[in-house]
Amino acid sequence: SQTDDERALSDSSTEASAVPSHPLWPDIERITLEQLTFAQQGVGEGWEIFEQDGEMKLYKREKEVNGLVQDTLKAVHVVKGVTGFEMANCFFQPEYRFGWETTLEEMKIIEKVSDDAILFHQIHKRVWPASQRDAVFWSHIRQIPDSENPDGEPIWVVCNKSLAKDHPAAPDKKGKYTRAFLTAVIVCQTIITKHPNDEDELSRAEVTCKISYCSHVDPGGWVPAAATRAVYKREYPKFLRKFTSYVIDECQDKPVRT
Ligand code: H13
Repeated sequence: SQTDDERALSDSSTEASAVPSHPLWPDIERITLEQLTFAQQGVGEGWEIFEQDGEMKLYKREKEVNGLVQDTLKAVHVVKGVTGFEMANCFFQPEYRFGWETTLEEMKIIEKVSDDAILFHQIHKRVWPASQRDAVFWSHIRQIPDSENPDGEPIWVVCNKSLAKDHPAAPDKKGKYTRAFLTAVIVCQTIITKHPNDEDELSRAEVTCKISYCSHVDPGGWVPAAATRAVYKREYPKFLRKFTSYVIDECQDKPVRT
């Protein structure tokens, strides 16, 4: 039977609804801010670096629950020539996704919660050793003032989080797909190297983007621990390289947007 949340979701229209009254909103709000705090923490004890390529560094924190991998990943990167807004916007907006998401087979917008929050159903290619995965998740983008430098460049954050329960618009096709559960956050901030007295327009040579990406995957179903780790060791660096080069290409001939 349907829960209150599911009923409210299936009853709401596909038009953008008033944000504060949406049943998902309290979760979206709370989890996005929690994930932002988590992404901003340093990589101290418990974190182990597993890949480095120039400014790109990937760390993992291993955890197993009943033999299943529940590792957390944290990646940091510095990308020249793009802004925090451009990075976050390309990660959030559905029209860019197939340009960088190499593991995607199908993407469907289930509901537009608001202009800055969307509910998605995605079917992923078989990168996993076992069956194909699908996922239902909300995605939320927002701008947050930098508390350490309130007059400086704001922080852009996008948080993606799987729904804990089944959704009527995307029922779990057990047997066909295994439902995976993910939490992912990307935090982006522009660094401007332009001289404050210089009145020329901001050029691409004067912007750099600092990124922090964290992700927690519960692959769903049973996958041997070594296989899960082998997949993400390969897939996370691939995603970061592809995503950053996509954003650079996409923005190259366009005016700088902060
Ligand atoms: O963050 C990434 N992609 C997002 C846009 O497609 C979606 C993602 C998400 C998916 C599903 C639910 C909630 C959020 O944020 C990039 C993801 C890169 C994934 C690397 C592969 C990890 C493989 C784990 C191994 C499991 C066996």
